[in-house]
Amino acid sequence: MTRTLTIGAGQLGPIARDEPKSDVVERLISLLEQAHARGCVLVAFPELCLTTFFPRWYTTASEEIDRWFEREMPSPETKPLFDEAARLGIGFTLGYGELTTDDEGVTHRYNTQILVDSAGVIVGRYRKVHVPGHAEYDPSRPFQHAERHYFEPGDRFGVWRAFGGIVGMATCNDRRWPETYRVMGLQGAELILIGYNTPLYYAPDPQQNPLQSFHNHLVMQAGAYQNGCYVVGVAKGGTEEGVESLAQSAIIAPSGQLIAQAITTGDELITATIDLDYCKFYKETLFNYDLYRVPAAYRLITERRGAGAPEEMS
Ligand code: CDT
Repeated sequence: MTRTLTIGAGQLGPIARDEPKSDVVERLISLLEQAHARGCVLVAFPELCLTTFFPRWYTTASEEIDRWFEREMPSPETKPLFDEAARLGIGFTLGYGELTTDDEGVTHRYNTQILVDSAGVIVGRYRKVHVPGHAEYDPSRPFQHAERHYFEPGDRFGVWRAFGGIVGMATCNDRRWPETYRVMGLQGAELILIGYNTPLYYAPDPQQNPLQSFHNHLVMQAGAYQNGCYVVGVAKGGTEEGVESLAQSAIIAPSGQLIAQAITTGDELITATIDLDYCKFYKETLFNYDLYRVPAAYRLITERRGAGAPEEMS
């Protein structure tokens, strides 16, 4: 089986608060059809890509909140996307708000991304681990980032055997944390697909605003290089309900180099033909984990959450 595949990142421009999900699905299908015409076998779509980025508003009105979430997938609105993808024989990832009830009848909400194979079957589901922002209404901000009000965190990073390789997923803020890539790298990840919504204005420290684009590529390029894998970062960008978000979706090689990058802030497909076997040049040399990693020296990574006092060194 060939390990060369053409993949795409289907960047989205803004989604209005009152835009029906069925309209968004039409936009996703258009990107999917462009991807098929360019020979893609897989397209990554952004985080929470069926709705506006609703965590910018704080509400406790459950009817309103529930409209932003999906109880089932495919849902009636997203079924046409699954059907068209299966007809074209093309896989995709999709980020959405997941509402689920556990065996004890307790409701949970997650910021979820799924991996769908070329037959339209869901083969992987990932729930965002690093949930940023705040849980309470914050009157000091020009707009909210209330992800911690709407979502509980997922508890693991998974990878799946799919598309002839080992594919992992992460969501937005996850991309800034080195552990995200390393935990997937330790499971052999060759391709990591990441959707994001990143407002350019960062209320806790606005001096970071002009660095958003730099930090976005910095972390994903480092994650790709340090773990010898391809990384796809795909944005919902542009000015959405008055808030400007980063675009600059990118496909990154295990060398850390950018292979493709979006040039607009709207709906745009970028593609690249990648060879998964190229990962081994990094996985089997400089980042040969078996040979060079020293887990005993990394004990604090799992023992501590925040930084603590220096340990005694003899
Ligand atoms: N969606 C998401 O995780 N966005 C964050 C914004 C910064 S934290 C408020 C990000 O890491 O891009």
